[in-house]
Amino acid sequence: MTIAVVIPAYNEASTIADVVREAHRWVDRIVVVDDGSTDGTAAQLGGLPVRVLRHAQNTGKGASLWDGMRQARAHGASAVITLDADGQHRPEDIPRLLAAAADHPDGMIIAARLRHRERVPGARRFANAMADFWISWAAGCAIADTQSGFRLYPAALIDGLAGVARRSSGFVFESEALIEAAARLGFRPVAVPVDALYPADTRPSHYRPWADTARIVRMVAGKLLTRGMYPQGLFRSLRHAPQIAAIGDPAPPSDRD
Ligand SMILES: Nc1nc2c(ncn2[C@@H]2O[C@H](COP(=O)(O)OP(=O)(O)OP(=O)(O)O)[C@@H](O)[C@H]2O)c(=O)[nH]1
Ligand SMILES: [Mg+2]
Repeated sequence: MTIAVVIPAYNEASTIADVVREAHRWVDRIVVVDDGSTDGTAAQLGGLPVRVLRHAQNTGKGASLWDGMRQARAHGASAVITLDADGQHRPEDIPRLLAAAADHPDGMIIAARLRHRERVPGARRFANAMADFWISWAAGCAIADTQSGFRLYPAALIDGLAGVARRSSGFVFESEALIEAAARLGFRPVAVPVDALYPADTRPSHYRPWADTARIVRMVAGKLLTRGMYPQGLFRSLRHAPQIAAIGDPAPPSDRD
C-alpha cells in the first residue's frame, strides 16, 4: 500500500510541526492543508518533509480534507490516513490503523476514542453521542466515535466520495462520508480503540457543539427522510455493537524508541 497522511490545519502553529515530525516516523508522504490560518501555521513547516497546500481563505475542514485527499490520490496513494493538527491524535497509532486495514480491506478504519472517554468535555461528549446515534442509524450499522478525524480511507472509498465533497462542508463532510461509505459504497466502519486526549492547555475547539451538531443532524435527517426513515437501519444500528478491530495496544514508549 502507498500511504499518505493528510492533515487539515486551521491556526495550529503551536502543534503542527510536532504532529508532522511524529507522523513522518511512520509514513513518508504527508500533506498539510493550511486553510487560511492567520497564526503562521505554514511557517512552522519550513524544512520539514511535507507538501503544504495553502488556501488563501478559510474553507472549512471538509473542503481541506478533500483537497488533501485528491492531491494524495493524484500522486498514487492507495490509502489516506487523516489526522488532526492539534495534537489530539497520536501518530504512533498509525501502525495499528494499517494493521486493521490489512485485516479489513473493505473497512473504513476509525481511530475511536474509546479509552479515557471521561477526559472528553461534557458538552462535546453529549454532541458526540448524538452524532453517533443519528449517523449509525443512517449508515445502517453501529459506529464507534463517528466524530473522530483520525481515520484510514482506502483509495476506492475516496474515489466514491466526490458527491459528498460537493454537498457537505466543514465538519459535516466526515459524517456524510461515513454514511456513504457504509450505506452506499460497501465499506464497513471498523474501530481501532485509542485514547481520548484533552490536555489542560488545549486551545478552544473549532467544533461548535450546537451549530455543528445541528448541521450534522440536518444532513442525516435529509438522508433518512429520502429513505422512508430507514427503520432497518435503526434496528441494525441498535442490534449489533460497533465492529472493533482485533489489534493490540501500542507498544510502551521504552519499546518503541
Ligand atoms: N483546514 C481546516 N481545518 C480545520 C478547520 N477547522 C478545524 N480544522 C482542523 O480540524 C481538526 C479538528 O479541529 P478541532 O477544533 O480540534 O475539532 P475537534 O477535534 O473535532 O473537536 P475537539 O474534540 O473539541 O477538539 C484540527 O486539525 C483543526 O486544525 C478549518 O476550517 N479548516
Ligand atoms: Mg481537536
